[in-house]
Parts: sequence; C-alpha cells; structure tokens
Amino acid sequence: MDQQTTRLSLPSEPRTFGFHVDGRDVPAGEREVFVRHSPAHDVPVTRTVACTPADVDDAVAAARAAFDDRRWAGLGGADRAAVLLRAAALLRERVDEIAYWETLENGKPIAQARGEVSGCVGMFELAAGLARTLHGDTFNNVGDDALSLVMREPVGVVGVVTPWNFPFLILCERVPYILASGNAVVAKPSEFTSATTLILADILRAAGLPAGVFNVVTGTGPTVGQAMLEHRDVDMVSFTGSTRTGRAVVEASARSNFKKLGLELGGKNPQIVFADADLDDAADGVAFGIAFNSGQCCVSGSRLIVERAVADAFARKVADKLARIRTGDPLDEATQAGAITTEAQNRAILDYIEKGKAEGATLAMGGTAMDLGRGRFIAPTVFTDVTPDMTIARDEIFGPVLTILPFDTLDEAVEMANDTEYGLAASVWSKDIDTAMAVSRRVRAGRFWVNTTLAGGPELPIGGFKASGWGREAGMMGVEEYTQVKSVHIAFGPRQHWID
Ligand code: TXE
Repeated sequence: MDQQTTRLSLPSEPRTFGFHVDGRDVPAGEREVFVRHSPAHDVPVTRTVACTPADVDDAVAAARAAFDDRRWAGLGGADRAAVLLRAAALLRERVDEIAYWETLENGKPIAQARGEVSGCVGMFELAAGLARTLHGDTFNNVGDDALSLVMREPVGVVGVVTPWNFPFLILCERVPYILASGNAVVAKPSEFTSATTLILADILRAAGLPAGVFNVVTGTGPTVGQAMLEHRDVDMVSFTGSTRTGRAVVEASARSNFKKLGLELGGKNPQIVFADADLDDAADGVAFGIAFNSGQCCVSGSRLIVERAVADAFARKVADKLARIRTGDPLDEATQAGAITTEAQNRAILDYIEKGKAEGATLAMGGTAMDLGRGRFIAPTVFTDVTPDMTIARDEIFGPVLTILPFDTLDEAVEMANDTEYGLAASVWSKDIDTAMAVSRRVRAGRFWVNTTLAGGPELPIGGFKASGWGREAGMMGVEEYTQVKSVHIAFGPRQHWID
C-alpha cells in the first residue's frame, strides 16, 4: 500500500487502564475515572483512574518495602542489566502498540511517536550496560593502615512526575537509568497522557522486575503529584514540567524531608543563524525546531536570532518551509505535525499570538487555529519586528510560534541568546568553525547544537542551566544523578590510642 495513504483507525471504544502498585494492576473501583479524548479526533480513547492520596501512600509503601528489603538494590549489576535488556526486547515488540496510544492521547503524528518509542529501546539497552559499569572510586594513598572508598548507592524511592508533551520519551529518559543502580520508582504521568506509562509497567513486570520496584499512580497534579512531593518516604523526585510547578516541587521538598530533586523546566531556546551558514539547511532546521511536536517541546528553537544582512531572505526561506509542513490527522502516516495536546495549551498559544500583535510585532504568517473539521490545530506562526522585551520574545509559548530578532555582531547574538531566564538548549548555524565554537562556549544552555537541532543520543546528558532546572538525565550522569555518594574509610592494624 502507498505509505502516503496509510491511516490507522480509531479504537471502537476507549481502552480502560487500572493503576499499578506492587506488581498488580488496580482497577478504579469506587474512584473517579478520567476519560481522555483524542485531541485530534475529539473521541474518547482511554479511561484511567483518578487516584487518591491514599493510593499514593500505598504505592510509596510498596516502593519503600521493595527498596528496603533489597530485592532489587541487592542484586548484582549483571542481574539488573538482564531485566533491563529483557524490557528493551519486549518494548521493541510493542513499539506499534505504544506509539498508537501515545498518538491517541497526545495528538502527535504516528510516525513520530513510533520513532520516539523505538528510541526508548536504546535507552533501556544503554542503561543495562551502565548498571554493570556503575562504580565508585578508591583512595589507596592514605597510608598502610587504611583504605578509603567512595561508593555510589541508589538514592532510594524516586517519584517521577512527567508531562504530556513526550509522555513515553521523557519517562524513558529517566526510568531505565533510575532502575540501573537499584532504586524503586513511583511514576505519576500527566493526567492527559497516562496510557503508555501504564503499558511500561506491564512490560517491566513481564521482564522480571520484582514487584514493588516500579509503581504508577494516575491522576491530577494538585492531588496525586502533590501528595508524592510531600511524602516523607520519597527520597527523590524527578520533575519535568512547568516552571510554576517546579517552584511548588522545591517548596514541597523544603517543607517535607528535603528530598533530592531533579528538575527539567521550561526553555526559550535560541536558533542563532549567521550569514555564512548553509541557509537552506538552516531554514529546514529552524522550521523543524519550532514545528516538531507542534512546538510543544521544552527544547523547541522558538527564538530565531539571525544576522541582519540575511534576515529578510532567511525569514522567507523559513516561511516557505513552514508553509509546506503537512499538518493533519496524526493517525495518517504522512502527517508531520499533529494536534495541540490540551485545551488549556491551545488557549495559551492563541492568547500569546494575540499578545504579540497587541505589543506591536508583525504577524508574518499563520496566527490562527486551523479548521480540519475536528480536533485542535494551530498553523505554524512567525512574528517579525519583535523586540527582546516583548512577551512573545520572553515567555515559553509551547506552540508553533517563532519570533525573529536580527543581530549585527557575534557579541550581540550571544547577548540576545543569553537574555532569558532559561538555559535549556541552543543552536548555532555557521560554516565558520571559529564562529560556531565561540558561540558554543558563550551561550549558557545545557544542550548545544552546531548546524543541527533537536538531535543527539541517549549517551548525552540532558538538562538545563538557570531557571531551566537542576541535574542531568540520561547517560552515565543520568544514572549517577539517582545515587548517593557514601565515603567509607577503613582502618586496619592496631589503633594508636588517643587515651593512654
Ligand atoms: O504543566 P505542569 P502544564 C510548560 C509549558 C506549558 C506549561 C504548562 O510552557 O505551557 O508548562 O503545562 C504535574 N504537584 N511545560 O500545566 O502542570 C502534572 O499533573 C505535583 C514544559 O501541563 O507543570 C503533570 O504530570 N505534580 C515542560 C506534570 O506536573 C504536579 C513540559 C507537568 O504539568 C503539580 C510540560 C503539583 N502541584 C509543560 N501540578 C517541559 N519541560 O518539557 C501539576 N503537576
């Protein structure tokens, strides 16, 4: 069949999920149930449970018991690796299924969802290797009667709170690495996109992960998420989401047990384009960087900072690319941009577009909702005549909205790139190695791309500078992040007494 015309069909009825505690799926019972409608099709697709704070207590207790009796932490790295590798293999078998439910709940194109889920297989495989290579340090230079060890231990019970924009990818950028050292997990997915996190629980159980090591509670942030943040038996929380909720996470940690935190928050990421770049490649990259996942991406390249000499011509090239993006039914294999995931996000994007116009920026393209008969879609949007103080140049919009700011000198480009409270990611486009390297050294961001964007692999740590967050995920650093360091000093031989 011609791939361009392949389209999956909608489910005949919503799929019902329980939540997952101590190796068992728990049905809703008397609890409320969320019915999730596909943001692209307006039909009900999943039913998940609105868990209660008591359910959070149960899940944390299961994780606590599983951690404290060392059923997972006490295994050798090779045994943990074997489970993670079995999980990778089972995940590979279920890529299509996971991608399908991800698309239905999130609205992202099915081909993109499949790519993301396939990428997660490699994260489990890498984490398996890291489970075997994680190690500490020794000091054999402290005298003949002593030896010092620096040991890494799992931090304990880790709460993982994830958002709706990359529900499965963000989960898998964390969970395999967290499990690698022996931690136990309670995951809390976004209430809009819980299905694939629950499918992962099923996969991990089938892979032989001991009961209680991976638990999932579903429900809203203020009820279920907050209960986890406040819980004194949770040793660490990994939170990915808005800067506003990030503040609540820090405050709850301070109010409860000073739990360790990993935070991945917002971004307002610059795409810096010099006149000597390959402008066709750069235009494609800039269009991809802002329209991928309909701009609902913490590392979206939402601020185009372009050398004035080529600014107008380059803006036309980007607009030409954006105009040719295939936005539409995400179940269609050919679709490149899908729906806006939540109604609140849709309103927020359209409000920002109005604010841009009201503050005097020029709407160069898009700026409206797209009527595709059903669902929520927003046309790729570009603003010119933007000044750095405008709201659309400062706030994370989290939609397909690009602002264009021209520069004259490299110093000015770097200053504009750094003129943000955030520091998650940045890209530079130039064929001059001196220019590219000078900019890469001076821009304050946790991820930096040269002549590409939104690229890399699971070996590379991810995370932000400044208000974009704390800590790093993925790769060996992503394993170490979820460990505590214990130094052990061992004396041997007779002790020199302090008291005669
Ligand atoms: O995020 P929230 P929202 C940004 C983006 C977007 C904005 C709002 O700018 O427009 O955030 O999105 C859970 N205690 N990002 O409102 O609320 C919530 O249930 C514990 C950037 O959806 O932060 C969900 O599981 N948990 C970001 C998760 O937090 C709480 C990705 C994220 O939701 C909670 C998403 C609480 N009190 C949005 N309140 C990125 N960095 O990629 C909510 N949650």
